[in-house]
Order: sequence, then structure tokens, then C-alpha cells
Amino acid sequence: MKKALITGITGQDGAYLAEFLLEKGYEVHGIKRRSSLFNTDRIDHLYQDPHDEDQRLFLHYGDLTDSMNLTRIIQEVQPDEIYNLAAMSHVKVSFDTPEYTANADGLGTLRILEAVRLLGLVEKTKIYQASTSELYGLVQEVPQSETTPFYPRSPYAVAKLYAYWITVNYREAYHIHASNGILFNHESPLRGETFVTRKITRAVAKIALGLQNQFFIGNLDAQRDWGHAKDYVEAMWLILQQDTPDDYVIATGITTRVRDFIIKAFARVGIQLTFEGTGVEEKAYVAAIDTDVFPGDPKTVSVGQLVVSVDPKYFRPTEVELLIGDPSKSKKVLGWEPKYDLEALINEMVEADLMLFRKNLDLIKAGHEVLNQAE
Ligand code: NDP
Ligand code: GDR
Repeated sequence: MKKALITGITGQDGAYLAEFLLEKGYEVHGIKRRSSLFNTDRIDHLYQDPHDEDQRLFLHYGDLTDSMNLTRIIQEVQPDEIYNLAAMSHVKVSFDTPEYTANADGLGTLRILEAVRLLGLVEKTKIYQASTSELYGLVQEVPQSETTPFYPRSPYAVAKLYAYWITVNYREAYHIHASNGILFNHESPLRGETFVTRKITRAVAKIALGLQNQFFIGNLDAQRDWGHAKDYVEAMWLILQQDTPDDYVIATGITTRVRDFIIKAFARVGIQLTFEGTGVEEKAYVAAIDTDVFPGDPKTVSVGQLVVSVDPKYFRPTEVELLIGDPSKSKKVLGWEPKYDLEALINEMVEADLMLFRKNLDLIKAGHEVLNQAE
């Protein structure tokens, strides 16, 4: 039985990857951080009682900033494959916590590579590094491929640049099977609530159910190549199944503006929008409601209602305006093909958030106060 170690198993990708590898018959080990509240929501459905004889999912406390902890876990587990997904992954937050981000996202990768080298696991352990389209940053060329020059635009992207190159260096210097997946944005119902897609689908669901009137947003013109996390974790696995380590772009090849994502998400609940104004003054109003599609009480939303406003607090000091990936190499070499398109992704996300907030609605009707602080 192959053993995989996933850092960041409690995150969006870690949860999908753990499920994928368990289905493939792997023994899966994950590193989770100690937190003052439970932080395993996304993998609770995979939990197995430690007393089960056929237990195949194991969690270890750890942190990417703690070398000794990482080295001990890798020594104990002796993994065939390590997926390094753990990171402070929020671009905007990295401007507030640049040193920590460099430590976890940059040096964290070094700690794993060095542990594998020092423990004599170079021949045994393959390493996947979660690299990112944020490396491309300021547009040099489109679509962006494995040969496009990098120009990172945030402390997060600069930390990930170090992680990318230290992975390449350890591959070349010590012949470790270490590969970078340069993944473009990928989303799902498990996406963190403060990333723009999930923020939008949550707000759309709440507005449709009458739990909220409007929401605030940052740069409406940013363009992203959005895929589904489920498709992207398969690519991670395929990368480690290759005889030779290498770096691959994983993307859909289609880019969409934040504004159009909002329009599509509202359309899913039967609300048509009209945008007025420009720049920080731009706002979106309800233009029409298709009552055959609308999932809530029709009285909760009205034509002319203000639903979206721009708030510059969500702007970044330096922005990445346009990402569009060229996945030709991964399609050709890995045989990777995404199954979801943007419509299917948005539908799944809005549907999941409607389900979530219907439960909140029931709680509110029963007299409970429900707090939601996501931005
Ligand atoms: P998430 O933010 O959902 O998950 C990040 C995970 O890392 C969580 O499990 C988190 O733990 C853990 N983590 C954070 N800091 C540390 C630390 N210091 N030590 C140990 N664990 C830590 O990210 P995603 O699942 O979306 O992304 C996975 C990886 O892929 C990340 O490295 C991200 O930067 C990268 N990436 C993501 C893309 C995307 O579009 N999703 C695109 C390209 C790259 P906790 O649950 O306790 O917070
Ligand atoms: P990104 O994702 O920065 O691309 O990083 P995010 O969803 O945060 O932003 C995408 C774009 O939307 C714009 N935007 C807003 N973003 C947020 N979060 N909140 C807002 O209110 C808002 N309004 C507009 C942003 O400015 C940006 O242009 C994600 C992360 O998963 C990284 O870890 C990963 O490496 C990259 O994707 C690829």
C-alpha cells in the first residue's frame, strides 16, 4: 500500500486530495495545525476511528514553520509521496503578514525538501510542490505557460517563487523526484470563505434567501482562469506518477472577469443585474427576477435593489490583473483533462451555499442568532 503525506490536509485541496488518494487505496497521512477550535470540517467525513483495524487516514499535529516536527513526521511515516499544500494562501492577507508568509510558504518548502534529503529518502519519496499562477503576476505574456517569465506581485507570490525554485534546485542538485504544479485558481464548495468566488456565492445565496441585502467587493475587472479543485487534485497525483519529475501548468485556458462571475452567480438564482457607475463608484442593482428560478421567498428581493458596491478596502497594493493558463503540456504529457466548466462550478457552489444558508434560515426562524463574519 502506497503512503502519502499531505501538508495542508484541512484546506480545500487537501480535503479533495485526501479523498482522491483514499479511493485509490493509499494510506493517507495529513499534517494539521493545533487550533483553539476544531479545524477539520472539510475532512470529517473521511475520519476513521483510530481503533479501526483498517484505518487508512492518520492525522499528525504539525506546522510548516517547525523543522524538527516536520522531520520527525516524515521519518515516522516514510511516505512514498509528499504533497506540500500547506500555506498561508491568501494573497491580500500576505501584505499584512509578509514575514510569516515567507516563513511558512517559502522556507516551509525548504524544510520538507531538506528533511527528505537528510533522512536518506531521496530515492523513495516523491514531492509535489503547490506552486501558483500568482508567480506570473504582472503580465509578461498570455496565455501563461511553463516558459513564461515570473513577476510576482505580493509577499505570497514572492514566497512561492522561492518555494518554486528551491524545488527545482533540489531536483537538479540531489535528483529528488520533486515537481511543481503551477496551478491556476481553482474553486469549489469547500473554498475558503474569503476568496472572491466563495465570497460571491455565499452572498448570492444569502441575498436570495433574504438573509442579506447587499455585499461589498474589490477589483471587479481582475480576470482569473477558474477551474474546479476536484479536477486539479487529480493533476497533482498525475504529476507524481511520472517517471521524470517536471513542472506543469494546470489551468482551463479560459479567463473570466470578477464582474462576470458575479453576473453568472446571480443568474443561477434567477436574478439579472445591471451595473452603473465606474471605478470605486460602480454598483450593481437587480434588473429583473425570474420567479421560476428564484429559490427564496419572492418578497425578499426587489427589482432596483442595490446588491453589490465596490469598497476599495478590498483592493491590493499591487494587483494581478490577468491570468490565463496554457495547459497544453499537462494535457499532452499527463493526459489531464478537466471535467468541470465554469457554469458547472458556479452552479455547484451556489447550490451548496443555498443549502448551507437554508439551514441558517431555519435556525433564525427557531429564534437563534447566526453570525457570519466572512469578508
Ligand atoms: P487553503 O487556504 O484552503 O488551505 C491551506 C492549508 O494549509 C490549510 O490546511 C491550513 O491549515 C494549512 N496551513 C496554513 N499555514 C500552515 C502552517 N504554517 N503549517 C501547516 N499548515 C498550514 O488553500 P488551498 O487548499 O486552496 O490551496 C492549497 C495550496 O495550493 C496552497 O499552498 C496554495 O497556496 C496553493 N494554491 C492554491 C490555488 C487555489 O486556487 N486554491 C492555486 C494555486 C496554488 P488550517 O486549516 O489550520 O488553516
Ligand atoms: P487570488 O484569489 O488572489 O487570485 O489567489 P482571490 O479569490 O482572493 O482573488 C481573485 C481576484 O479577485 C479580486 N477581488 C477580490 N478578492 C477577494 N478575496 N475579495 C474581494 O472582495 C475581491 N474583490 C475583487 C482580487 O483582487 C483578485 O484579483 C488565489 C489563492 O488561492 C492563492 O493561494 C492562489 O495561489 C491563487 O488563487 C492562484
